[in-house]
Amino acid sequence: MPISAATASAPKFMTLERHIIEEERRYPAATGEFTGLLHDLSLAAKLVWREVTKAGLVNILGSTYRYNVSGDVVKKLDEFADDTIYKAMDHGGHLCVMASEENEDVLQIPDHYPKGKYVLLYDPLDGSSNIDANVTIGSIFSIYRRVTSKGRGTLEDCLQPGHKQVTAGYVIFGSSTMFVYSTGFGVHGFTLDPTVGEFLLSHEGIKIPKKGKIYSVNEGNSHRWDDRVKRFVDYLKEEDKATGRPYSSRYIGTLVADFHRTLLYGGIFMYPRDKKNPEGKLRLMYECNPMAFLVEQAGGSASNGEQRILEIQSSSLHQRTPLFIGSKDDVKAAEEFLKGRR
Ligand code: FBP
Repeated sequence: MPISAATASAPKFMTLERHIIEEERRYPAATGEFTGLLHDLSLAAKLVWREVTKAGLVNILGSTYRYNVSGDVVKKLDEFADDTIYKAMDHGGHLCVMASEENEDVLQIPDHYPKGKYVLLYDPLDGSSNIDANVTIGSIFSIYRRVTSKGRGTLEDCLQPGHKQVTAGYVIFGSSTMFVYSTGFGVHGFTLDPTVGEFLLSHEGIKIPKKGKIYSVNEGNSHRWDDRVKRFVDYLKEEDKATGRPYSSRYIGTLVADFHRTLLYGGIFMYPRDKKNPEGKLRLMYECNPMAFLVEQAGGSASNGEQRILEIQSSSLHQRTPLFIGSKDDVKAAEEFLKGRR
């Protein structure tokens, strides 16, 4: 029976596993290590997903009454996600070192496991303030090649500028669960089909609109912003049909969720510096670098208001940075206001 036209034109049936293998084929010298690494990461994503979906039923909500390196209360689900990702990634022989937003120092690969050529930095559970309210949360990852030669990896392997990333992505635990990543050849989204336990290609080659209609920022902090930030946000709220203003406001309070919407619909997400967070709130290595890598791969921009996020040379694992990310024209406008040119 001939293949129907509908079937022929339907989006190709592609699992994340197969996509990763095809991505690796771009590198003739590839050894399969990269595929193994991303395979383990997608397994970790499914293990965290299973716990997130039943969080309200089992005793995994609420606090551990412990504080992490950034002084945030550690939630049970954060801890579970942190342990699960570490344990899924420590024995494959692909990594020489890891670093997690929840841990002060780098995370070494246990002595009895082989060391590989890659470095993994991850935010195990982003949006912790939303966990108990059943609002979308996520996990974020960033992967580099090691710079040290062999054996155990070091802090130096972790503190590379964002443009050195070989892959970055996030898992979003929302109305559906998605794995969104880039290996430097576009941004692709895979939706988890729980009935087969597979991430299936649902968003191939995501492109962010050049200019948006939505701005996303916690305006509850506006009294602590400097005037240039206030003037830019006021500009977005002014009535001017010719420039598509006023923009609409959306803010979920989970970076993964606010970024995912911005990637698909366009516009700008911001977490400026303010009097309480003089360096901004979001972490350069675990949050801003991976999102900046993705947005640029989708045709957008990411800035700290003065320079491209991916060019910032990191000096500490948990350093923070202001973030202005999204559609090219909107981030450019933000920079012009921040530099006092408008
Ligand atoms: P963590 O939850 O990983 O600590 O991340 C920080 C975060 O929750 C981001 O996801 C989000 O964009 C931001 O903080 C929200 O901050 P605020 O509550 O100050 O608006």
